[in-house]
Amino acid sequence: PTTPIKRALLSVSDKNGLIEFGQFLSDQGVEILSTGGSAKALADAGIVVTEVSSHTGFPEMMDGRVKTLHPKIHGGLLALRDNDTHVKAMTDHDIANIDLLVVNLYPFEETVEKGADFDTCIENIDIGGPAMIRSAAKNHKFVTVVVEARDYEAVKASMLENNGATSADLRRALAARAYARTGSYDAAISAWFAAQLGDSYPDRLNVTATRKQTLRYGENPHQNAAFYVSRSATPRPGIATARQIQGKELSYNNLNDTDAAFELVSEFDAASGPAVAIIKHANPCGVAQAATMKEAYNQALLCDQTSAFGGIIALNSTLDGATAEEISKIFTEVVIAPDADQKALEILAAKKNLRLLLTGGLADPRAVGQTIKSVAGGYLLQDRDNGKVTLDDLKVVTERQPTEQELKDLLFAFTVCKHVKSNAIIYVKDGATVGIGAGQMSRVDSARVAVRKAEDAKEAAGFPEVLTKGSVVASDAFFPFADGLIHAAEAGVTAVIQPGGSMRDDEVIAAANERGLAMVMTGMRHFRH
Ligand code: 93A
Repeated sequence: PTTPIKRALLSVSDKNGLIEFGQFLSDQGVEILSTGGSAKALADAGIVVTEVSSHTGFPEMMDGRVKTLHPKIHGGLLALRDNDTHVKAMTDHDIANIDLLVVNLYPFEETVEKGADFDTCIENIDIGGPAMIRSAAKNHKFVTVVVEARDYEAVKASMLENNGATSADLRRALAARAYARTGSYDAAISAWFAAQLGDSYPDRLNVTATRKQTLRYGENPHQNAAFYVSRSATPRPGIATARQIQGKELSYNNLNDTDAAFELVSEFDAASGPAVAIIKHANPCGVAQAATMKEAYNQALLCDQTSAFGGIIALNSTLDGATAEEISKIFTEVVIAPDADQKALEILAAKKNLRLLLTGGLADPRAVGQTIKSVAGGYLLQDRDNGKVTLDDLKVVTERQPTEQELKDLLFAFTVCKHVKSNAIIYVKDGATVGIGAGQMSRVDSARVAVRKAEDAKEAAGFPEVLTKGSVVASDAFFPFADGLIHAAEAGVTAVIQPGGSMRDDEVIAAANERGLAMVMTGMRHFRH
């Protein structure tokens, strides 16, 4: 029941594709109304346009703050074409139908991201644009609304198919998209405003993200799922921006695990050596930093070869051929790295099912930001854990001081802890994990699991002895009792790192002293649930 588009209003900040689309409309015999800058661009390209100001008989004023806020515009967008009273009002007040609205908004988000000052950001709050978008979308029964240049093609195609009209389905889809845009626009403004007031946790939460990918399913096949990414002009390297070089689409679990892997490996500065993390079910089953990438990979793998099968591998520097050769020996789901050299690309190309993601850099573990978790009926927000314990933060609490090598391994172990589900107990020797206990409900159980894994690794790799002998151990939170520490001592550790702060710290310190262990406290906890 729709009639062909006869009149369109074009008012865009992003002028990409404007001329081409305007030319198409003009060729279709559509009358074009347009605002200052857009009208000029169209006219310069030889397209006949009518300025909105001459259409309304009212000038653009107040530096453009008022240009389209006029009953001739909103009446033309909102009038129901099949309603006699509306039609009469149009005749009485000389209001003409506007059948197509093309608007994209003042670039508020980009202006904020560029670090513009307060007044510039305020000036970039579009008022007339969202008002027109909302009017047109409300009246989608008759009016077509476009808020992004990428939809020009769809409108073109529909008009060509329907003798100059658009299909009702397209108008509905575009209306939904239009309200998503005005909603996200206002969300961005309110978030910026709250931040200006120094309030990172305002009393209303608006999250804006764009669907990047519809996923085959969620954590399980009976759950639908999709991946949404936040809008950012300066995206940071990571799962949302990585370039997939080969392999089939990532699944929900792959995305989650690959994120965990890359965030973990990014903790290790490439300048102090290549590092590798192997992840299963969002927990590492091996992490190592060594002189070469291949060595780091092999050491990470030896920590728990059984679990590493079908795992996700993250690297902190360029994947080389020698490492790619090793990686291709067992089944791996995903490899993520800042880059890969030609040799590595060739070797992995032969593994059709392996997905390779390149990020162009490392994530910044110190970056500020927030994490969101959903609970029944709501969301939990918190600052992301960007804490990083350094040598200066450590307090030695035992009679024995840790050696230099122990200190290096202690810091390495505590950094890994941050990325392991609690309760986390991590054994490390010479820059490589040798036992990882994750996600147990009691700390002593995590300590036991880690040692059992080290025993399994000894069997699997044929080591002469269990690698926890002469290793160091990290705990993500304090030892509530001495039992966890005693268990670690029996497994052969020589040094311990933990936050401290338990009511029974004295008992735990005494147990360490009795066994000749060195222990340091960090004062910082790394729970992860
Ligand atoms: O300052 S406004 O909020 N006042 C208005 O009445 C108005 N009408 C359209 N900004 C307004 N616009 C916006 O101007 C559009 O949303 C578009 O982003 C921009 C196009 O301006 P020009 O055609 O002059 O480049």
